[in-house]
Amino acid sequence: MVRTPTPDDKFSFGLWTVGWEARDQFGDASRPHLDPIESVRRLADLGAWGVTFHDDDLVPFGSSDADRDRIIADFRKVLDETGVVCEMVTTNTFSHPIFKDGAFTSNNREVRRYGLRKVIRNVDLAAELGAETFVMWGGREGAEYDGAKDINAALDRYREGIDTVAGYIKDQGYDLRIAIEPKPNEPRGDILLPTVGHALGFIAELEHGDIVGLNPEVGHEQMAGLNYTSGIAQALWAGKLFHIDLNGQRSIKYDQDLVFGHGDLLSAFFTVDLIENGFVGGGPRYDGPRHFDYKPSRTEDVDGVWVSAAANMSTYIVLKERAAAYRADPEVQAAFEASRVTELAVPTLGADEKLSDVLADRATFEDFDVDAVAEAGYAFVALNQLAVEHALGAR
Ligand code: ASC
Ligand code: MN
Ligand code: MN
Ligand code: MN
Repeated sequence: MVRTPTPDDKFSFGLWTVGWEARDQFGDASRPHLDPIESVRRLADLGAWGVTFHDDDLVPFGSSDADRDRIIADFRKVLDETGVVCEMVTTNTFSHPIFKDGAFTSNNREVRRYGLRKVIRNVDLAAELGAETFVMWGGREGAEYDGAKDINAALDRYREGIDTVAGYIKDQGYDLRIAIEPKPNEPRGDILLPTVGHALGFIAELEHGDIVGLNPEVGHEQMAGLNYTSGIAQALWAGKLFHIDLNGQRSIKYDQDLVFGHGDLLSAFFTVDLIENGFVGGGPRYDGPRHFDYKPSRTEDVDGVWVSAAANMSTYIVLKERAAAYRADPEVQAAFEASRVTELAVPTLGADEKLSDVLADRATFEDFDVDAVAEAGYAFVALNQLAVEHALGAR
């Protein structure tokens, strides 16, 4: 790899990423089980700063309390030894068949109550380990058939579930925020809260929405044909970008979870540009973890797992360097002016101006030379070519 990270880069990985045994819809595992303790050590050696996990990644489903305590104690020990931070915890409410119709939105009320218990138990663990974010990816919250789910009731139950967990977090005084992760489909035919926009609309309906935000994943937005960078931009604008899942996806198809940058590379460049450099006209910034949620391809052997983990970080650092050069280039700054990108930060009405002033201003309408202004181009292609050339390292 051309770049080696340090903990200052704030890179983190899910245990389920490097630990994926590559079992898929059509084939058995192609790699052996990886001990989570070993994963933490290897990630630390590679320069990662943090680690995240689903409860079941660390503590196998159905473990006894004694086994659970022992496993968690060993995990804490390796965190202390390596200095790796457990920044986020999430709950697996999708693998076990009990959750085949969802957890918080299962038609079966007993399943919903069981799901709530599993999540709350894990919220306690997240707080104990000092995690700042609690991700909720409701992978099984959905349906294959429109008649199988009463969406009104499902959203009521989803809201009830998340508000109950958020209320618990507040009651306990935990320094923890919930981040909902949207995904359009897979494993369900249709998943509730399919995109960043749907989730933002949902959060606005919550009682405890102040501690609920988003964890958008690159591939999940791209599976819906959406622009990840503009999605996280709107989440930032709304003050709801609590966490991110970086990976790669090549167009609208199954969830590929490729290495970051191995999907739409130019989109990855603009994602890094936004995260590292912020909006051109200023505004809210993201300073949370740079978290990778990818899967080492099934064709990789054990060595390939670590090559792929390092690849995520190396690519991110290279893109960060390219994005810094792009922003610092006087030609790019001139192009922002020429394209009026910077002018968009100027309010449409003047500071003390009222609508009545605009209505009385003949220059805005009656005397406005529509044809002349309509004729002028915005030179966006020239601006984008500068971005491409910077991304390619040609400038
Ligand atoms: C998560 C998360 C996902 C899924 C997936 C599980 O918690 O962020 O995208 O679970 O990685 O395989
Ligand atoms: Mn994914
Ligand atoms: Mn994810
Ligand atoms: Mn995923």
